[in-house]
This record gives sequence, C-alpha cells and structure tokens, in this order.
Amino acid sequence: MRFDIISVFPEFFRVLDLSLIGKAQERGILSIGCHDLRDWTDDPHRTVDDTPAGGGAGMVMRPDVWGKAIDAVMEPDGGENVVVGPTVLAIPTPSGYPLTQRTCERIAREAEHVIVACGRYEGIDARVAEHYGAKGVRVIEYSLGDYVLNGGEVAAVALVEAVGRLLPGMVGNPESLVEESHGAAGLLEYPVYTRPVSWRDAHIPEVLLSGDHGAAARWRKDRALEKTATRRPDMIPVIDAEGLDKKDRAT
Ligand code: 6GU
Repeated sequence: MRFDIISVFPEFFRVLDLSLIGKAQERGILSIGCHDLRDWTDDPHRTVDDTPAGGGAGMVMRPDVWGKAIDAVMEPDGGENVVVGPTVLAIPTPSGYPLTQRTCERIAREAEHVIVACGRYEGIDARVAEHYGAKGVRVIEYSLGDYVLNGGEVAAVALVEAVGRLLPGMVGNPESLVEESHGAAGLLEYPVYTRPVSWRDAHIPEVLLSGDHGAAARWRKDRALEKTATRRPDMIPVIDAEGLDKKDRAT
C-alpha cells in the first residue's frame, strides 16, 4: 500500500520511520511519501490560505493549491512509486465521520493508494472534497474524536498506523487482531496480566492461573462485557448477537 501525506509540516512524519511502521516500510509492505503543500504555491510568500468567504474567524486553505498538490501525488509517476488500484482521499477534520476499526479494515482491504490531506487553520475549502468525490475518488473526511487538534497531522499518523497494522504480513500473530479492543467481537478488550503473580499486594485473578481454559475464556468474556457496558455503553446495542451466548445474556 502507498500513502502520500500532504501537509505544511512534512517533517512531522519522521515519526513514521520508527517502530513497526518503519519496519514495514523497510520490508516493502507499505511506502509513505510526505509532501510540503507549499511546494504547489506559486507566490513568493508560498501562501496556502485566505480569509473565509462570508466572514468569520481564522483562515481557510485554498482549493487551487490543494488541487495541484493532490493531482500531483495522484498521478502515477511511472517510477518506483507507481500505484494502481483504488485511491482513497482521506481528509482529517474535527467535523468528519468518526474513524472506526471497520473503516480502517475496509481501507486496508480495498485501497492501494491513500492520500492524506492535512488541513490547518479552519480547514480546507469544501470544494476540494466535493471535486474529488465527483471524479470518483473515494473521499473520507474523518475525525479522531470529539475534541479539537490544531491540524490533521496527528490524525494522519493515526490513520497510517491503524490501517498499516492491518496489512498482510504486518502483525506477527493474526489472532491478536481478533482478540483486541474493537476486534471482531465488538467489545473492549478484557484486562490482561503477566508475571509477577503478586505485585504491590495485587494478584493475578486465580481463574487465569488455574489452567482451566474454558473458565478463563468465560471470565474474560464477562470482563469484556462489563468494561464495554461501563466505558462504552454506546457499543452495547451494536454487539453482534451471534457472538453472545446464554451466559452473556444472563450477566
Ligand atoms: Cl481529524 N482533525 C483535527 N484538526 N482535530 C481533530 C480531529 C481531526 N479529530 C479530532 N479532533
């Protein structure tokens, strides 16, 4: 999979050379290009924004500069970065659709090329998303949650990591993708423990040490349901009933 990230802070993305995503780049599972939006300006001040039409506070990013930048990274260059297949234009914004594990799974499965357009200030002129959507590009305006960041850069890193870790060959044990929070069960993950068995007067629950795998699985399911009900009651109605059993319903 190819990612192209466009931002006025391209240096921000050096973080993606670290850890598992850095390794994945070395192994050729994914490649990431980071681009300075100002490279597509043509005035001496390298201006990317202007005052909002209709008035109001702040500045809005210009569609002409963004259009040139997105067109440029969308074009297969015939070189080593040539990309074929479905392109997604991802636009981080606090007014976007909440980014979910299901969306990340779909992108990982269906997209070959993800362009992330990082806005700053009051956002990107709305015609940019409309234009590429009308051209048949899959446009995803997404939000990380109900709080405001200064720009899309952190959200771009979040998307690359959340999608990147789902790509074939990324995670050593694919079972860890099923068991995790927001995994197939649609529950938050149960609490986890490791040695030492006793730490500061706190003990690992006996059932996990008993060797009874059925009982341990039952305990984990109960804790996952309990945690989900407490922390994310909004997730309860969308739990897949097929994944529940009589004992789940009784608790
Ligand atoms: Cl995607 N962008 C910005 N600027 N703020 C956010 C966000 C995104 N998600 C939550 N807050």
